[in-house]
Amino acid sequence: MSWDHVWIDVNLATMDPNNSAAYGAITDAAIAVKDGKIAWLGPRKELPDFDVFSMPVYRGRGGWITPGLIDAHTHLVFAGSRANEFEMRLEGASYEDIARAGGGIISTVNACRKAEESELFELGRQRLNALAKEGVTTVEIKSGYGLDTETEVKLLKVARELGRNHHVDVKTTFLGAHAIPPEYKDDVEGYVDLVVNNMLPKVIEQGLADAADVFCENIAFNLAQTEKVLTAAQQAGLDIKLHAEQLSNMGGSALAAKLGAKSVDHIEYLDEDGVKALAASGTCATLLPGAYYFLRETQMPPIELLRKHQVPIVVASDFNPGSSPICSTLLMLNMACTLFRLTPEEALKGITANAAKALGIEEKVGVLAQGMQADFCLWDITTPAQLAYSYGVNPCKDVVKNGVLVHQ
Ligand code: DI6
Ligand code: FE
Repeated sequence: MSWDHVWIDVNLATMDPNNSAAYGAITDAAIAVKDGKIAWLGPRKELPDFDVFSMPVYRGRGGWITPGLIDAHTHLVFAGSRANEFEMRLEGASYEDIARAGGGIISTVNACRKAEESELFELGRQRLNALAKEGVTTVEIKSGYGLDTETEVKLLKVARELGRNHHVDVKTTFLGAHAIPPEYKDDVEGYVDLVVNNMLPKVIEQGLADAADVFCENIAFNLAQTEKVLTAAQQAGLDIKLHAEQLSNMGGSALAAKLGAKSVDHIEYLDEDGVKALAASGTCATLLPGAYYFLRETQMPPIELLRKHQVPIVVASDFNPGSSPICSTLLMLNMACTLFRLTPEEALKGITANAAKALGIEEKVGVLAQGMQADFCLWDITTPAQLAYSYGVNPCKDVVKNGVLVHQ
């Protein structure tokens, strides 16, 4: 056998649904890489003969290999910090006080409008590095802190540039309809027109987005406005997804499902009809425990219903300066289990196989199987549940991206 490299003395959490063991596990296994792909994997005793001197043979010291982690929902390109607002709130200020003082999402928009591309790139690079150190190999990045054409384009350009300059793959999402900018506060329809007729064509023309998203909420865009943006984006060839049912049940999830969205995200207030709509369309349900935690929410997403109707559950960081300033996909595993009562296996599936589905890349990544892209991590753990159980000492030992060992 001629491979590029091979790993032995490892256990595999393949997350492959064709393997019925918990985590799709193969213990005392080996995995071989050739031309960026997984060329062979299985129990070590079945490893075909190969010339040990012709290629690197890595020993995993009994650790576990998982697919590279996928964070399917982040807003990681932004400037400024909202730590002062955090402090103000802990000293008793309300969200409205802060908004009136020019804070909240608009303070991040102001900072992003002012920021140079190079500054946004550097901030994004540091955040991407933090995720990569914990085993993330693919990340989704949204715009949405520009709310004017120039800045939305700038944020997406930076996200694309990050993808070109980092081993982590970046999928970009146009979120022009994230909030209503102050200039349009009395003309939401006018802003939706700007998003559809000005921003979207520019974003498409420059190939800056893979998908589009909207914040469907009573403090943001209503159902009709959401439908307008998502339909236009879909006609322009983008995948669609939605911030839905975070603070109230607006019916956004059912709408997104009807349109064939890849995922609906947050969904704390989703009801059974909404869950059934997701099941019928194969739309993923993305849980964002970081935002639930940071906003001290108490309305739990409908986990039991998602299980009952077999909706693919995704877990993501929602990393952003306002509602989830936590730049760790790995910590989300722990939060998904402690706050939402997912099992560690469900949580891990949510940042691997199901996260790949939410981004439409499940044919390439998200599970360990022959022919898949060789994106995987070696962890210094004795059972996969350890990834969700403990946090703080980073157990990520090695990352292989596209078949190349990138971090040791
Ligand atoms: N939902 C959220 O929780 C964030 N965006 C969204 O659509 C909040 C973003 C922020 O406060 O900056
Ligand atoms: Fe978000």
